[in-house]
Amino acid sequence: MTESTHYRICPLCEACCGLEIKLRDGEVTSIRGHDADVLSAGYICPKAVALKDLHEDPDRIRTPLIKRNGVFEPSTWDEAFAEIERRLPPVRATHGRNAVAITVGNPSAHKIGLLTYFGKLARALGTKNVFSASTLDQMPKQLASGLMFGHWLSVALPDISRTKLLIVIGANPLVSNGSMWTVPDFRGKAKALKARGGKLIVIDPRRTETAKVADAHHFIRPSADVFLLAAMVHTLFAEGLVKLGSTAAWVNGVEQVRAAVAPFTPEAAAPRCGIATNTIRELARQLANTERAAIYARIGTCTQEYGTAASWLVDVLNTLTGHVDQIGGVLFAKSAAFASNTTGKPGIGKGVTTGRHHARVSGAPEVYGELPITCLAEEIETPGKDQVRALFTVASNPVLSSPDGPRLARALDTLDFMVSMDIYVNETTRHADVILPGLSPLEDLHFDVAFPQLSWRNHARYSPPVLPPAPGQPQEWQTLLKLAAIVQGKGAACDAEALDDAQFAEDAQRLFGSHADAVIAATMALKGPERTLEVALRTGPYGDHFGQRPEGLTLAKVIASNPTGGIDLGELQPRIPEMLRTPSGKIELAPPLLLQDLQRATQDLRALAPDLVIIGRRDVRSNNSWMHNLPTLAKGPFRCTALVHPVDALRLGLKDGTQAHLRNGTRSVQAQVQISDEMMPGVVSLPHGWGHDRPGTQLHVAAERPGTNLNALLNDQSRDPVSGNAVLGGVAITMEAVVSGQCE
Ligand SMILES: Nc1nc2c(c(=O)[nH]1)N[C@H]1C(S)=C(S)[C@@H](COP(=O)(O)OP(=O)(O)OC[C@H]3O[C@@H](n4cnc5c(=O)[nH]c(N)nc54)[C@H](O)[C@@H]3O)O[C@H]1N2
Ligand SMILES: Nc1nc2c(c(=O)[nH]1)N[C@H]1C(S)=C(S)[C@@H](COP(=O)(O)OP(=O)(O)OC[C@H]3O[C@@H](n4cnc5c(=O)[nH]c(N)nc54)[C@H](O)[C@@H]3O)O[C@H]1N2
Ligand code: SF4
Ligand SMILES: [Mo]
Repeated sequence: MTESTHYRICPLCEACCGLEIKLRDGEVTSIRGHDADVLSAGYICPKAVALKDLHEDPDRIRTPLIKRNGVFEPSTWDEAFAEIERRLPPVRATHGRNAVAITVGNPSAHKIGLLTYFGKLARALGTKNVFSASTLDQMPKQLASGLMFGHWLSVALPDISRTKLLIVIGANPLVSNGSMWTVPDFRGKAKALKARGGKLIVIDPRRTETAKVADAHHFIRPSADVFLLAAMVHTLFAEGLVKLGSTAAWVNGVEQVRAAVAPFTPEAAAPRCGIATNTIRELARQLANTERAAIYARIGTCTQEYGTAASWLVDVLNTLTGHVDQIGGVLFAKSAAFASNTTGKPGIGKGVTTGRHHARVSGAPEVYGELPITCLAEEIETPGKDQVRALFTVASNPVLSSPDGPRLARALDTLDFMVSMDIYVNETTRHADVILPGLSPLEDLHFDVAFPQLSWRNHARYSPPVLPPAPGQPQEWQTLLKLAAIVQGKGAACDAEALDDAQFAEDAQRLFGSHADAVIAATMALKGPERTLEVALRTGPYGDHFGQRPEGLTLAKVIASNPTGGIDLGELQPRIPEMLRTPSGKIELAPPLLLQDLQRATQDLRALAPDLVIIGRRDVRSNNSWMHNLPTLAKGPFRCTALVHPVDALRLGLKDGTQAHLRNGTRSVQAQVQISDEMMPGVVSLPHGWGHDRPGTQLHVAAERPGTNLNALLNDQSRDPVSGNAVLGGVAITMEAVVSGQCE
C-alpha cells in the first residue's frame, strides 16, 4: 500500500484555494484545505471535495470521440486529428478564415495550458469570430478598468484586511468566493472587518448570504445601478465631499465627471433605482468620510444594459473619495508573472481601443479582440460572406450559459463542422463532430496566470500534477498546438512541439536580443506553458532576471515552496503612478466612451419599473453549467428554484413547491416556485447553468434533476452596447402557475 500527500491549488473558482490531497494506491482518500497555504490558509468550500468525483466520473471523456452517423464513437488521438485535418481546411479554403469561429469558456481561466496556448489556435485561425465567456460576465469591468487604468487586468481590489468600510454591490462573495477579486474565506475576512469595528454594506435585489452577515442591506431595482452610482457621485460634488488625496496629481477628468452626473440628482435617481434619496446621500457620505473605505461591484452590475458605465462609476467613486491606491481602500496587485502592468515602461502605455472591427450581422464592436458571444447564433444563421460554418469550442458550454441557448443549439446543428475541447458530452458538445478531452485537474499541473493579478494578497504558487495522466493522453496545450498546426496546413502528423520550440527561440531573439541564447539555454529542460512560466517569473517584478538578481524568483523556487503553501509576497501596496498604462500616464476618470454612454442613461432616467423582472443566483454547491454531474454536489435540496417574494406569489397565485411558467415574449420555461422574502418585491431569481434534459448528452447524474435553463428565457439581442456584454438580469417576465396536466 502506498500513501502520499499532495498540495494543489483548486481550479474550480476564482478563490484559488490551496488543497491538501491524500492518495492511497493512486486513489483519492481525502481532500482538505492546506493550512499552510499563503493565500487561503486552509479555507475550502464543498466544491473542492468534488474534485474526487470529477476525477472518477464515468461520464468524463477520456478518449477523443468522433461522431459517425450521428453517434459518438471513441477514437485514437491520431484518428481524431486526421478527421479534423480532413474536414476543417476545406471549410477555410472555400469560405475564408472568418468562416471558422472559436469560443473559449470559463474553465480556461483556471488552466495555464489553455490560457497560454489558446491564443496560438485563435491566431492560426486568423478569424474575427472569437468569442468567450467574458461577454457573459466581466467584460464591462475589464473595459472600464482598461479605459481608466490602461489594462484590463489592472483592477482596483478592496484592501479587505485593512479597510473600515466595504460596500458590496451586485456581488455575493460569501457564495461565489469573490470574482475579479481572489479572496478565499470572504466570511472570515468580513468577520475580522467587523471585529475591528468596520462595516459591511450590501446593495442587492436579494437579501443574499453576504447581505445576511452585513451591517446593512439595501434592495436595488435590477439594472438600475448606474443611476444609484451616478447619484452617489452627484452627492460627492453637491456636498463638497470630493477629495482626491495623494493620487490628485495622477487624475484626469474630474470636471468632466462633475458635468456628466449633473442630471443624476438623488431625487431623479431614487425612483429609478428603488433606493431612497437619503440612503443614496448617506452611502456617498459614508464612503467619503470613512478614512479607509472601498466600494466593490461584480457580476450583478456588469450583466446589464449599463454594465460598463456602472463598473466605471464604482471606481470613479473610489477615486473621488481618495480611496484609490490607498491602504484600506482599493489597491492593485503586483503579480509575480504575466502582469502587463509590471512590464514595459512604468507609468505609461498604449491604453485601450475598441471597435477595431465589428460583428458582421449586428455591427457590435470588437472589445479586446472579441465579439459578443451573443452574436454567435446569428453569425451562424445569416447567409453571406464570412458566415460562420465551422466552430471550435474550448471549455465552453454556451447552449446553457449564453442567452437564447435553444436558438444557438439549432444553429450549431447547421454547421459544416464543429470541434469541442471538453471533458463531457453536454448540451453544447453533443453538437460537435469531434470532441477532444482535457486531463482531469488531478493529472494537470497548475499555476494561476490571471488570478494573482486580482488577489487580495501578493503571492506565487505552483502545483505539480497529483496523478500521472493516462498514457498517450496529451495535455491541452499540446492539443491546441496540434490544432494550430493543422489549421496552418502543417499536417496532423507534424511535430507540433518542435514547431513550438522554434517559435519560442524566435520570440526569445525578439524579446531578449543578445541574451536570447542564455534564456533558451536556461529553459531547455522545460516545454510549453512551464517554459513560458519560467520566463515570466524570472523576468517579472520579483524575478531573478536570469541570474542578475540571484535572490529573485525562479520556477524552481516556486515549485519548491509547494509543500509549505507557496511564496507570500506580502500585502498589496500603493502602485500609482508606476502601474498605470494609459497614454496620459494618469487615471482617466472621464473616458469619452463612458461619458457618452452616461448620456444614454440620462435618456433612460425616468423609465418605469416592469411589474416583474428576473435575475440570476449562484449556489455554493454549484458552478456555472458543468458541476451538476458530481454526486457530492448534486445531492441535497433541489437548487434550481425560482425565488418569488410572498407578495408577488399572492398576486400571481403561485404556491411554494409548485411549477410555474416564466415567459419573456415568445420564450418560456417552467420552474419550481420557492416563496422567499429574501427577494425584493417585483424580482424573481433563478440560477443559471441548469437544463440538463437535452437529448444526446451524457451526464447521467445531472439528468436525474435537470433543472431549468434560465438562458432559454433570455434574449440574445440584449447587450451593453459599449462592452458587448449580455444582459442577464433585470429582464421583464411574466409568471403564472402551471395548471396540473398542462405541458409547455
Ligand atoms: N443567465 C446567466 N447566464 C450566465 C451567468 C449568469 O450569471 N446568468 N453567468 C455567466 C458567467 S459569469 C460565466 S463565466 C459563464 C460560464 O459559461 P461557460 O464559459 O460556458 O462555462 P461553464 O458553464 O462553466 O462550462 C464549462 C465547459 O467547460 C468544460 N470543462 C470543464 N473543465 C474542463 C477542462 O478541464 N478542460 C476542458 N477542455 N473543458 C472543461 C465543461 O464540461 C463545460 O462544457 O456563464 C455565464 N452565463
Ligand atoms: N458557488 C459558485 N461560485 C461561483 C460561481 C458559481 O456558479 N457558483 N461562478 C463563478 C463565476 S464564473 C463568477 S463570474 C463569479 C461571480 O461572482 P459574483 O459576482 O459574486 O456573483 P453572484 O453570486 O451571481 O452575485 C451577483 C449578485 O448580484 C445580484 N444582482 C443581480 N442583478 C443585479 C443588479 O441589477 N444590480 C445589483 N446591484 N445586483 C444584482 C444578485 O442577486 C447576486 O447576489 O462567481 C464565481 N463563483
Ligand atoms: S472556494 Fe471552493 S471551489 Fe473555489 S477555489 Fe476554494 S475550494 Fe475551490
Ligand atoms: Mo464568470
